[in-house]
Amino acid sequence: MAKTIIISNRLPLTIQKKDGTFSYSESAGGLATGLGSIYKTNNMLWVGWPGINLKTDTERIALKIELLKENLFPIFLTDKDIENYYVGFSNKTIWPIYHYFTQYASFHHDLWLSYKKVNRIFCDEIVKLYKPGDIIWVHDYQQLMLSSYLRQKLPQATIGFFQHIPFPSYEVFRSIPWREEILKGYLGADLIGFHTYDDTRHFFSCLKRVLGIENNLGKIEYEQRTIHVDAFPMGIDFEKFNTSASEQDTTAKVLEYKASLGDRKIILSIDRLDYSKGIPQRLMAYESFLEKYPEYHSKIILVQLTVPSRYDVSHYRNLKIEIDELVGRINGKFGKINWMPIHYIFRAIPFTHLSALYAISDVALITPIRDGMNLVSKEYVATRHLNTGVLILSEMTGAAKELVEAIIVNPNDKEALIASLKKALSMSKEEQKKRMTSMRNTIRAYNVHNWLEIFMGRLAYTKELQKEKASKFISSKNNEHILKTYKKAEKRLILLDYDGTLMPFFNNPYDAQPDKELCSILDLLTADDKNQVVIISGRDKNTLTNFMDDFKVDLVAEHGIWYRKGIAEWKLSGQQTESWKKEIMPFLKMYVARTPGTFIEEKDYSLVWHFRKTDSEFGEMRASELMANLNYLTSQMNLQLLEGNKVVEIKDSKVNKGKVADLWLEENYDFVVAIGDDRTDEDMFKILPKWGHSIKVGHQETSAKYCVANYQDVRELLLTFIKSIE
Ligand code: GDG
Repeated sequence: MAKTIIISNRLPLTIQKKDGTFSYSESAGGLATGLGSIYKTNNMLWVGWPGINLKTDTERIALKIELLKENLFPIFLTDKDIENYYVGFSNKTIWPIYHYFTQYASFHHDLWLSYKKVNRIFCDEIVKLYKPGDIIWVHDYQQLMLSSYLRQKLPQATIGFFQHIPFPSYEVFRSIPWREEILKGYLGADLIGFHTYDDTRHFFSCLKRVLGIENNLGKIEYEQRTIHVDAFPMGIDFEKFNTSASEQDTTAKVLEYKASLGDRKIILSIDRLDYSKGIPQRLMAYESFLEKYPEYHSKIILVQLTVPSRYDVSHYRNLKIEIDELVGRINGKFGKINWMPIHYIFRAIPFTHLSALYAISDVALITPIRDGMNLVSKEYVATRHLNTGVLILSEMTGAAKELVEAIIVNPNDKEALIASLKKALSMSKEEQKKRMTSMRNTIRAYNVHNWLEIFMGRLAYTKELQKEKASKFISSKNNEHILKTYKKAEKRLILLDYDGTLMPFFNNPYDAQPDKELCSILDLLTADDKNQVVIISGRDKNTLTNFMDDFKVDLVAEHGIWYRKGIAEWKLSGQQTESWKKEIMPFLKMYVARTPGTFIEEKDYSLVWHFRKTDSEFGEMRASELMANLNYLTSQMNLQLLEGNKVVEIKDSKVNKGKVADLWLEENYDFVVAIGDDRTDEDMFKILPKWGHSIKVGHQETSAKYCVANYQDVRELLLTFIKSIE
């Protein structure tokens, strides 16, 4: 039976060895608790580092056997690997950069090499565990290269990737020296998931700016695979928290806590020890609140539960010292014999204690400076089954996008934090119930089971889409049906676009003279008297003549405005006018002046604005603006606006590649093929007879029957035509 292999840095258990036997406890942390509810009940195997270094093979095998009973598979790493890959690259480079703490980031090539080495170790183990039909699900920032390593070894595998932390904006991401490689690491997956739309937006922007990869409504075409990228806001196990508050163990703990904390309002904060969680800022705001509102002295207690984390990174140790000092200072300043304003716990506590804390707290104060999602806020809401309680939530958390009825605050705004505490402590029960009911409905509906189902559904859909597309792809090895008709034919028409189809794109379009290989292909193709080759291009007729004069080909220039059969003179397709140019030209000049790196190409009866040499996002924004500006104007003038590959072109709307292709199709051909990469080539594809062969270069949506990946594949294909006759 096919299984799902979950991969994360750590297994969701903390393992200890005492007197030769192993004992386990559940790990704290978002990924462990989030997925903890699902991996046991489904056919899943969770692969990760067990968090313990065992020296002998006997010990390792013993632990492996134990863990396999729990659907867990350990990957053993050396202390040095952990130091460099996890403590080092993951937590000193990726974590601070991805959370916008650039001042804490360090960049060391050795750590990067170690990170890749460990991702490879994971890859090798997973390849051994993998069986066809299995689903591989990679998690989080410690395994950013793993999907691409797996893809190299298991080209057909179904691979999902989910990132639990934010994806930063391009301006921050670009500071990583290995940014290209890291981005390509993600692209081994079929589905890439983030918590929020903002994360996906930043990811797309980086793909475009760093790798030049475009997305189309969340779809990316990369190495002949369609990849989906989307936001999947992670939920929690709602029922587990909802029912926990009424369970006996929890209620007993609630009574115990109430007895020791007294009849006071409880404010609760729970975080892993992390600078991204905004703990000092929160404590300072609480201090100011107590200064501003002395009437609350003795009436409220802040319970700050901080779970130790990443103690081997110096910033975390310093943070601990800072928190200890702040708690000491505030308790020293305001505390009395019978009241301490902060109740500080620095350790992980069992689940029942945690739910008891959620249950007794009147306010949850959750104020990270940056947080991918934040599950604590959701757990608080799920535990509040009586619909009372107030959630104060930082707008910098992914959860704030869903929990809109919380009091949303900017965690850097101390005054706002103070005001939010005041508002929460004075909120009426009716208001609390209204807000809490609504938040609970959201958390109940978008729970972790639902999250899993949606992610897996989308992954399956992506795979289906890939199969559908793959069936359209042909190559030099898989085109027998076309070759058969080619060989049989007596009179063949071969319609070929030029840029992007026979030649790659160049920054300077005039650099695209045919190279040696293309010259030889065209010579061989046209040496066969049965072949009529037509180069059907958007280029101006002079450039096209210059590029193609040595070949026995017919030519079409300016998307069909000009055509030339054999060595005859160039002819115009119908009546053309260029008087409109003087009205359009000033617009284009204005866009050139405002957009450095762009330029205008003037053809006889069309104008083109090129933006290939400018920043890709900037160029596209300007192109949309230009299109919007020209849209109205051109419709009054029988002109057509074409958005091509990094160009905006304006030409007569009556002419297109399809209409001009008709001039050849009227003759009696018994083999027709049309190959092109551009949107303008679709007109040509649509006009072919049913039995003709239309071939799109690239992965974009098309009406063509077949696809090839790039211009090199086009050349290979043409060579197979030639060879089939020899
Ligand atoms: C990462 C992202 C994203 C805490 N103390 C104890 C304890 N916990 C549990 C909580 C909660 C989890 O740890 C913390 O999850 P968060 O989501 O709040 O934060 P991170 O650990 O930073 O998680 C985060 C998450 O991944 C999921 O994608 O939301 O943005 O940073 O579940 O209950 N559990 C126990 N004892 C404790 O003392 N048993």
